Amino acid sequence: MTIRPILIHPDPRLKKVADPVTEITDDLRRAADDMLETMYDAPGVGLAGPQIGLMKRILVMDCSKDPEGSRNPMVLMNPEITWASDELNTYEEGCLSIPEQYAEVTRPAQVEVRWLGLDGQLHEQRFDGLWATCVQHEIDHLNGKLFIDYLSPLKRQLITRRMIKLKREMARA
Ligand code: K1U
Ligand code: ZN
Repeated sequence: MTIRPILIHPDPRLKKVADPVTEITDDLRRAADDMLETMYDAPGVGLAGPQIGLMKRILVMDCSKDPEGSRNPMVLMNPEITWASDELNTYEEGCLSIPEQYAEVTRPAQVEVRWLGLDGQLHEQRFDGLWATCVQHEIDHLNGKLFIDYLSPLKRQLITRRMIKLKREMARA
């Protein structure tokens, strides 16, 4: 498994709609393993294909808060939200592609998602709490949307300017 570099906003690949997965190849299985390792290393609770420049509809997540530290990694391909609750939840979100910037985003509190698993089977599950927030944040990535797109243009511009500066500093280092 390999830790892959995470793209930092602004990057045109983070604004594109990712392509559906049509075949579960060994390359895709390796990419899913790499995405999980990259997510755990960051550390983060989710990661979507476009964040490592993989323009496929694949995401990984693990929002388990097991005190014994046991992991619950999930790999979702071609995920679709089939139901969203009327109840809303506000969470202070972060993003591995927008380091050290956080803002409150309001989304449905529960969602049902259908996806293709690495086993080639269709799965459907209801998500709640941080899992629900995370899966919606990751599906947004597959559609070229970032959490800052929910903020006012002024806040978005401020964060984008910070990221341009950060990328300039990282390139110099
Ligand atoms: O997609 C990403 O950029 C990953 C992102 C997912 C996410 C976080 C918070 C709310 C919704 C979605 C992250 O994982 S940012 C890092 C983070 O929030 C975190 C890291 C370690 C433990 C708990 C949270
Ligand atoms: Zn993100």
